[in-house]
Amino acid sequence: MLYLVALLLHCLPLAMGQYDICKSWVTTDDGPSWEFYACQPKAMRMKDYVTVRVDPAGITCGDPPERFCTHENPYLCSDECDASNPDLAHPPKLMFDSEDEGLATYWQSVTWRRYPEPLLANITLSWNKSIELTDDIVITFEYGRPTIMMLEKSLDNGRTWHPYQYYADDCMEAFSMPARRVRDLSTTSANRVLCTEEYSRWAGSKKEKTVRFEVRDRFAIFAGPDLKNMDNLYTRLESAKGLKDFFTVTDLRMRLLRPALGGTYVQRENLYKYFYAVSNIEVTGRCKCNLHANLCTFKEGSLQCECEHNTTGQDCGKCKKNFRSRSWRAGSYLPLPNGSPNACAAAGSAFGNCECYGHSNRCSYIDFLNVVTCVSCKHNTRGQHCQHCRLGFYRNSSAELDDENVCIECNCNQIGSMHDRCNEKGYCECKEGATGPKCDDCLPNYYWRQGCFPNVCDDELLLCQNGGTCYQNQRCVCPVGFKGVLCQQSRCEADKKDCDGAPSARGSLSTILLGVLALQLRGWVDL
Ligand SMILES: *[C@@H]1O[C@H](CO)[C@@H](O)[C@H](O)[C@H]1NC(C)=O
Ligand SMILES: *[C@@H]1O[C@H](CO)[C@@H](O)[C@H](O)[C@H]1NC(C)=O
Ligand SMILES: *[C@@H]1O[C@H](CO)[C@@H](O)[C@H](O)[C@H]1NC(C)=O
Ligand SMILES: *[C@@H]1O[C@H](CO)[C@@H](O)[C@H](O)[C@H]1NC(C)=O
Ligand SMILES: [Ca+2]
Repeated sequence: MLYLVALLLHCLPLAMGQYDICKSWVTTDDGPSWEFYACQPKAMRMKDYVTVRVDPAGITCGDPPERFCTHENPYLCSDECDASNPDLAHPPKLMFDSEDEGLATYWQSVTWRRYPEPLLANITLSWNKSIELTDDIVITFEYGRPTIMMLEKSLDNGRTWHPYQYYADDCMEAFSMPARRVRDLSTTSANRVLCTEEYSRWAGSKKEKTVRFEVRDRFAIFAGPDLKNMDNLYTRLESAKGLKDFFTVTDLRMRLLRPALGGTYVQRENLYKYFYAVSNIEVTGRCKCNLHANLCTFKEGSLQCECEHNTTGQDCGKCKKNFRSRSWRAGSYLPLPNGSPNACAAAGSAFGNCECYGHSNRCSYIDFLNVVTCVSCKHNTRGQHCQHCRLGFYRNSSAELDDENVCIECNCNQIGSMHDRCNEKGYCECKEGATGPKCDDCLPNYYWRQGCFPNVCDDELLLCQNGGTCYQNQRCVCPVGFKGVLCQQSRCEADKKDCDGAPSARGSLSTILLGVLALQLRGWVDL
């Protein structure tokens, strides 16, 4: 019987029994206790939780009302789009309603009246939550699929965007990319962004309506056709760099770049048959909860993981307060079949009472001191509980002790400071004459030259005398006939041989001028 259940579960890989519980109450030799497993929420229809935005403004048809026709009926242009009439309006929300009852409902763009200016539209879907795709994205177009479009994704709530897939009837012409098929990708290229021609060629607007982003075909590269070998996929998701992220999105954007043309060139005399119409966008995925939750609920307008394993946050991306004796880790699909919970541990649960504020995963017992201490504190911390900052770092007063940014580098100026250490405000200890938090400035009356040195001269108190000029506070440039630090000394007084019989300070200027004149004259004579 059990075998049969296991077999059944194996046949329904995406409905699944794997990783669907986070813990169970088990009885062991030591008595009953909780056992914890890696767990993830069920896949859901994500269109039920999406926010949509269509750009540019005015791209939705019906304001003002407009006629349109179809490729199948190009001369019967009696269909009308009118935003003010609920029966004839085609607002964006019709891409996400339920299509159960007969007629398709769809969003529709204006027609290509402005040809040859391109008809461009962006449809942006946002969840404000990271989502892991578990099945194909399927976009259904009425009246023909675009001949050129692009799918983009964001992983950071729309701050940055990356191409996800290109679609064109001629990839080379539209994007200068060779056409590829997902089915031809290999294990090493499973997360390649490619251009496909499979969903853009004209095949009649009724016959082929969907454009896909093939998640299943990419999974099948590892899990085999029918996705029977999910274990292999899970193993790869853990080990292949970037693979998990490839299937993770917070937002998707369809960039519609050229509408269906009906298999021929644009006919300028009838532009009423060119437009976009999307009746459904199916996105199947699960909340990304880092394998720490098996439930994801819609609360206050956003999806939220119901975190277990003493984790918290929208994606269970950190440890709960008081459960930070080791740093947070995502759960792992490995080892199969139950994975590792990598749960956050309460302070005091590992060894006696050794809290490491999430900066270390290990404690060790030091015999001769009889203490338990954290080992290899990270994030520039140190101490028995990683509660201090390493030398050369200071405590970030706006960060909690378990914050990765708790220690900030002192960054003391190497020349201006006594050493690398600083006080609790980040101030370094300066050498004589240096100042500023990092000792990279000089006090007044000091000048910087590989350190701070007292001014030799300046324009206030240490004036150069006898017409000397102060050079960068470092020395006086003295006129001929004077010397000394401040040019205060006449050469004549110092050495009688230098005198030309004009020793008085009053005559000094004329002496210099005469001297200069004499030099110049000599120059002339020499020439
Ligand atoms: C569509 O989005 C892209 C960025 O992803 C932007 O460059 C482009 O201008 C947008 N087009 C329209 C028509 O809003
Ligand atoms: C996104 O989700 C977060 C966390 O649930 C919430 O605080 C924030 O208000 C949401 N933002 C928007 C724009 O809905
Ligand atoms: C989380 O903490 C609670 C105590 O609040 C404890 O009972 C439970 O076992 C912990 N779970 C894990 C996975 O460590
Ligand atoms: C101090 O910590 C806060 C909170 O984590 C962080 O935002 C900030 O960047 C940190 N400051 C510095 C200088 O690292
Ligand atoms: Ca619809």
